[in-house]
Amino acid sequence: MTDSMHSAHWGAFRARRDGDSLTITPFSADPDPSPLLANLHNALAHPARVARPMIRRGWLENGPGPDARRGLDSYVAVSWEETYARVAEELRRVGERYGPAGIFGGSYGWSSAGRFHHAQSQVHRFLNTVMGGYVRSVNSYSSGAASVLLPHIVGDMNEIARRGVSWETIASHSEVVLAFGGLALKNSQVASGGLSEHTERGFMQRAARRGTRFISVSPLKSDLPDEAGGEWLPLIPGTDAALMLALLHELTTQGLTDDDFLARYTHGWPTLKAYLLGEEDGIARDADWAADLCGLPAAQIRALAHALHGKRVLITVAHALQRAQHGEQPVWLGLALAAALGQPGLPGGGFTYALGALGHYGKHHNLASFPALPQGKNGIDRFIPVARIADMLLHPGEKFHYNGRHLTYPDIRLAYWAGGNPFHHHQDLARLRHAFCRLDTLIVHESAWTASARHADIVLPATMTLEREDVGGAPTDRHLIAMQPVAAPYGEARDDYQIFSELARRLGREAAFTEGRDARGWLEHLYAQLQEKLAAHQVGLPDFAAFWQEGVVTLPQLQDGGRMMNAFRADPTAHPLPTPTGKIQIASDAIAGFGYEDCPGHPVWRAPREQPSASYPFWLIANQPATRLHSQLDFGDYSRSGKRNGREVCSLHPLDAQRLGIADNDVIELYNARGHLLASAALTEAIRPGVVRLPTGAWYDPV
Ligand SMILES: Nc1nc2c(c(=O)[nH]1)N[C@H]1C(S)=C(S)[C@@H](COP(=O)(O)OP(=O)(O)OC[C@H]3O[C@@H](n4cnc5c(=O)[nH]c(N)nc54)[C@H](O)[C@@H]3O)O[C@H]1N2
Ligand SMILES: Nc1nc2c(c(=O)[nH]1)N[C@H]1C(S)=C(S)[C@@H](COP(=O)(O)OP(=O)(O)OC[C@H]3O[C@@H](n4cnc5c(=O)[nH]c(N)nc54)[C@H](O)[C@@H]3O)O[C@H]1N2
Ligand SMILES: [Mo]
Repeated sequence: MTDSMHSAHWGAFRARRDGDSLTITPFSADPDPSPLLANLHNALAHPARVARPMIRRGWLENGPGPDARRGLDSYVAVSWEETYARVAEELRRVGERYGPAGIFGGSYGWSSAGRFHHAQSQVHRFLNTVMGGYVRSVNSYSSGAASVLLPHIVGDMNEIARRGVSWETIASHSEVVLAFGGLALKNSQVASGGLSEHTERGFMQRAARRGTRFISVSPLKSDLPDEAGGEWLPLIPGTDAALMLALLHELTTQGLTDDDFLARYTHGWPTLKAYLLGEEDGIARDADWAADLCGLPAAQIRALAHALHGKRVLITVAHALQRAQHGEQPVWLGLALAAALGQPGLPGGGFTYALGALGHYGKHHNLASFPALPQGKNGIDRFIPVARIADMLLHPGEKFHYNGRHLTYPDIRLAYWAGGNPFHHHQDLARLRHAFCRLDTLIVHESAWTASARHADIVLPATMTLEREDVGGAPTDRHLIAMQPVAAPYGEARDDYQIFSELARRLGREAAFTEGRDARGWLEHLYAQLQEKLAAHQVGLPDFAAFWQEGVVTLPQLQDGGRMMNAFRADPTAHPLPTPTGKIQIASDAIAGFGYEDCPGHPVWRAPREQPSASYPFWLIANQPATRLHSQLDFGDYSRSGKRNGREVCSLHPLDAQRLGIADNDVIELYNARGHLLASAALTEAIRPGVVRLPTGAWYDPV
């Protein structure tokens, strides 16, 4: 029997293993543990696990090269020795022939909570120290547009999200919280590295009891928890920018803007005002104009504008809004709206990005956090924005634009993936499949037979965190967790670190990769660095052995939520924002200078290119799943419990269902020009008619 402390991205827990049975008990200090913990119950020995190294038959027989059979081919089990030899040989071939510019090590993905075995860090360190570098990816699928936009207009995303307006000040001060995309508790139950205390429900409850008015603008009612006791404005997806412009128009024409704030703290308001009023093109962006676009009554839009005036208002814009065409616009306009109301820098007021999207946001930071595994130095400086992977593979040598720069797609021969699932996270999966077929070789480390593993040439079975020791921690989580092993590795699975160490040895670079440490050696080394950082602040930490014995240590925290904007408001000369003008940029010369038609120098309304049509009449919301993290453990107990007859559930409005002759529980086909899938229909009034919702994360399985 084992009894271990452990952690996942969705919470810390104790795990007791007795024979084949695994009992999970949430961390005692967690006020609102996540039901996602139940996905671990049946995970260890599930038949979806990868038991041994496998090589795709076509690759084994014909060697590396483009191959349309990826995803259709069968696999041959091979020994670890042969696998290491073949991977090392292929890496040597590609390295010698193409150099690091022929290798894509983007390897985007969440992998697991442990910070040392974090697979993406492992693969990056391996490619840097052993292969001399790799083509990398920048930004994320979470916030690809916002994280590039925000530094131009207000500052680093971390300052406006993780260190944005804190939940404490919301609970004590906000009078109105206007959430574009809502504040769903399903989302804030996870945070990368771990989340030992789930506090969002409690904070919303406290705020609501005090009288905070929560308003969720979203096609789905469930995006605002009952605890918030709020209101639901069911707009048409992709139209938030139009609604925000109309709110600004109403405030402006009714004399309800805070002109002192706008003059002192912002740059470019006259430019946006001229656009709102239609001075350039004769189109007034007023409530009547927006009503048809957003599908909300003009009177309701006007009433909302008046409800914001004179109140302590917090505006937040979910990641989801910017993960769409013209996604920069609602983020920029959310900030402009908060500024027009004069709210930034007031307690519980202003603009905060993506509040509630992750358990990190609206939190405070640790005085010092557990150090990341050092990545080594990348010998080349070539990158793509992360979501351009298919474009890169399909269009080598072509030029593209990124944040005002002109770059060229590299010619990638080999991709190495560990800790992510591109067939989960990418958009057009049939196109991605086609793109992966262009590679010479795709190598994947996986603990389960995900679609990414099933498109790989070489699949190396990786352990799950439950099978190894690690340290779980996030910069916004005051508990550092000793992740103690719960079970022996499944089948022949090995730790990513062990796999990379063996490969490094065969490529003559073992010392550079391992620095002579085994996994425990690294944990002690990284922990000692944390001790040193804290000692500089006169804070002592128990020694490693005591930490390991105890299973958890509590770290001191700062009270830094909202610090950038608070300091700026208090003294804009002493604490300017890190923007070109030192102020909130309601207009930006830098962005105007890029000459992008779809993102000019001030925020605008642009209709999404794809609109419902006679052939494809619905909007699809493919949001984050309530029952799992992305595609991870889709075979887990809790994820399965959310399905019907093994199929993911698609929600639609009864009016739409009636028109199509669909009954609750029917198996339905969802399709467009890109592909199709089957799902189980669930009828609900909690969705805007004309919108259907299928959460992401069920596995791609076209065969
Ligand atoms: N339709 C739609 N698509 C989306 C989104 C959406 O909202 N809708 N959201 C996007 C967003 S925001 C994100 S962040 C991405 C997430 O995309 P990903 O992060 O790629 O998704 P995960 O399912 O978390 O993939 C992690 C993989 O790592 C594996 N893994 C876990 N631990 C280990 C380990 O120790 N070693 C190894 N080698 N592997 C391990 C897991 O088995 C899993 O397959 O998805 C994006 N895609
Ligand atoms: N349980 C669980 N939680 C998660 C994750 C998970 O996989 N599972 N993933 C985590 C990750 S990596 C990230 S980045 C965050 C992502 O955070 P988000 O991207 O914000 O999450 P979503 O659930 O996709 O979207 C939030 C809500 O926005 C609404 N929405 C969609 N389109 C529009 C629109 O055009 N306008 C408006 N007003 N609303 C819209 C949808 O109804 C949706 O439920 O979630 C995190 N939280
Ligand atoms: Mo994300």
